[in-house]
Amino acid sequence: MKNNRVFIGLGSNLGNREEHIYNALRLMHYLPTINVVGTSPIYETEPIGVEDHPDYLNMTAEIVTTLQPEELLHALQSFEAELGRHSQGMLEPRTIDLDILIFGDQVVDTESLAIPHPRLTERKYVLRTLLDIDANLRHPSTGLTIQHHFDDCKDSAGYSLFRK
Ligand code: PH2
Ligand code: MG
Ligand code: MG
Repeated sequence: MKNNRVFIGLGSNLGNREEHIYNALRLMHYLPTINVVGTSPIYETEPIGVEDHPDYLNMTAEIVTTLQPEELLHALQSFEAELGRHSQGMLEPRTIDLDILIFGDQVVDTESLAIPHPRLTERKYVLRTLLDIDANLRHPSTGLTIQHHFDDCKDSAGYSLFRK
């Protein structure tokens, strides 16, 4: 079965944020169909798209998986539920949010799933974490380097290194 190289965005802005991130990594690693092969540092980031919400901790994990995009989505949703995520709203504070950022060179656009993540190029901290893992990575839809998108990104929301 084909192994795909996938980048997962992890975010938490409720409760013990760092613990939620490590617990999510552990859950991914336990699954025989997912191997976590790399992680970015953790950044503390200003919430984007909402006001008066707690700051996020964000990190990106590189995994290899035999799962297909929809199967991976369902696995990530079950991890979110297991880690106590109750809010479904996109902009509600959450214990953990697990997003598929990039899935190999695949482009998916269905009702349930958009890959690459549609807001990937608008968020400086996301691009930063991808560059931390692979400075030569390319965006599968635009064909441009992530470095190019990072240099081009107008996002002025603050982010700072939280844990290397
Ligand atoms: N996730 C969102 C909305 N805004 N802002 C930051 N800094 N980090 C996030 O993970 C994030 C966000 C929706 O998923
Ligand atoms: Mg998200
Ligand atoms: Mg999400």
